[in-house]
Amino acid sequence: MAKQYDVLFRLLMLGDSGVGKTCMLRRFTESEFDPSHISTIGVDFKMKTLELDGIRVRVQIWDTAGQERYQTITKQYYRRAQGIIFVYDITSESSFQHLMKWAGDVDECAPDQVQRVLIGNKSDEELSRQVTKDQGSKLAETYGMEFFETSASTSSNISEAFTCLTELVLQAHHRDVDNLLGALDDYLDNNALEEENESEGTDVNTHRTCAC
Ligand SMILES: Nc1nc2c(ncn2[C@@H]2O[C@H](COP(=O)(O)OP(=O)(O)O)[C@@H](O)[C@H]2O)c(=O)[nH]1
Ligand SMILES: [Mg+2]
Repeated sequence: MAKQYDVLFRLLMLGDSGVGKTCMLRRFTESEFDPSHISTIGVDFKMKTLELDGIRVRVQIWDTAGQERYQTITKQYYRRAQGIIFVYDITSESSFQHLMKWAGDVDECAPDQVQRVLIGNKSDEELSRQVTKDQGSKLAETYGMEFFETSASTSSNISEAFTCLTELVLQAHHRDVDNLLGALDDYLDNNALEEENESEGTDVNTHRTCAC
């Protein structure tokens, strides 16, 4: 069967428990919002394929599986990620404060090339807001990240935020991707040639068979 995508990237969602990571992921991959808070248990990820600049990019997005409560996300997750989504809840000052810890961990363990975005989720909860948009965008600037305020509940900015990170990862890996696509083109060309040769071969055989 033909491959359904050209490249695969791993993205990782980090942030305190309850900020809305699982809901954001479901909103992005399944266009659904389930308001009940079900703690993510075990290892969980979801996939989605995006088409960017004519390249089919499959993203595997890892949800940090309840371990965020104990802040013991295994370092393997960090090492394998090409992109990281830091999430806080705009109605929770503490979730915003804790970003320093999450960002520090990533600096320690993640590959240098890792791309990052900062998201303040629950933007629909304006009345309960504890973190201003300005504070969010200043922190993002300090870390050199793109910044979005999103709502998994209304779907506001969800797709934009995930797509932005995927684009950044694609740009950061463009050389690898070009090589890969080049290799893919060569492979397809070779296959086409082989097929041509084979079909010529079949013709010859067919003639022979017919001649008998
Ligand atoms: N108002 C509002 N509530 C949200 C939003 N996203 C998540 N929630 C709620 O926040 C709680 C925690 O969400 P969850 O995705 O489980 O958080 P996680 O622990 O970070 O994965 C749930 O009760 C959700 O219904 C949002 O954008 N707006
Ligand atoms: Mg969760």
